[in-house]
Amino acid sequence: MALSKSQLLEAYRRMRTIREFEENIHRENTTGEIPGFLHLYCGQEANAVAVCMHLEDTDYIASNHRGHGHCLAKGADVEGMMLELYGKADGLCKGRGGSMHIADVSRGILGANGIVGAGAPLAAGAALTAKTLGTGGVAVSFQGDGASNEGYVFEAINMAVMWQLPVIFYFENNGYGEFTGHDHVVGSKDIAGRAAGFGLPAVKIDGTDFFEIHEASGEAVQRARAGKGPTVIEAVAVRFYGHYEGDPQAYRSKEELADVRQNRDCLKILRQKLIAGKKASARELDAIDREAVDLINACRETAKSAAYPEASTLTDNTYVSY
Ligand SMILES: Cc1ncc(C[n+]2csc(CCOP(=O)(O)OP(=O)(O)O)c2C)c(N)n1
Ligand SMILES: [Mg+2]
Repeated sequence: MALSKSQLLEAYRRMRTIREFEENIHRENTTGEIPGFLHLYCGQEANAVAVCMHLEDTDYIASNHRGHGHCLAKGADVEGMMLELYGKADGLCKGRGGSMHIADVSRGILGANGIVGAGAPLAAGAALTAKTLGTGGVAVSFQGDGASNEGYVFEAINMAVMWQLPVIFYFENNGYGEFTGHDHVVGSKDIAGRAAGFGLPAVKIDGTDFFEIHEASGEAVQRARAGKGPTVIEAVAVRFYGHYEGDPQAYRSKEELADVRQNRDCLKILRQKLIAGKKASARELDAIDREAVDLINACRETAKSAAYPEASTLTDNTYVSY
């Protein structure tokens, strides 16, 4: 699928913005100003960005606990995201959601989600709505290799096949579920191969290669929009940081951590490919890098100085009332 120069630069900008957002959160977390658990997406940015480039606001995504990148790639406001992580009143969910429950339904973001694998049935449900109403919309669930072992993920895939739902189950296999290597817990060690048994196209791709992700997810979205049903994609990706912020990663060697940064950094790989293919110059990309740094610095300062919700509003926007 051919991409114009402006689309490529926009993809790089989004990936770079997510990276900067995450690196900032990593540094700032030590100040104690960000409440709750944080699971960083650093290293996996190509996945969220390349997939979401195929989606409109009227399409849906369901994310997981490692959700900052998915939400930003789907168009969540960057400042609103930062404010939300700091628990501030002007955050995207008025400070009630925080890192693990960020949502913006106006952009089709059904939310980050702390229940591993729960995005798959949510996305199947959104796809059923789209099919029933004939909106032409599609839904994507982003989940990890760990989620591939959850029973309700199997149920969602099976139902999507039976009802030919316009949904993509996108597994980011970053090699670990919490502190356990996926080889120790995924029976067949092959998420796509196992999923194919449900009777749908299931492909395994390199989750560090923006172009491969863009191609595979583009085909899946096209198929879904054309009424040809669901797809599973397993993207082999890398996680730069620990499972959560504060995880000392005693189960990973220094060599592995150095290797993923050095040789499997999706942002570095995209940058090299853009320059080698004469799609962009180093100067153009450097300028985008600087803009991302400025944007995130500004968002951080705004978030730090913003007001918390008033105590009297504690239960507002928290419970549904009928
Ligand atoms: C249903 C459920 N089981 C267990 C947990 C605890 N838990 C939180 S994250 C996680 C690992 C998820 O691994 P994976 O799906 O590979 O995602 P990753 O963290 O690697 O992005 C587990 C077991 C949970 N939150 N929900
Ligand atoms: Mg994982």
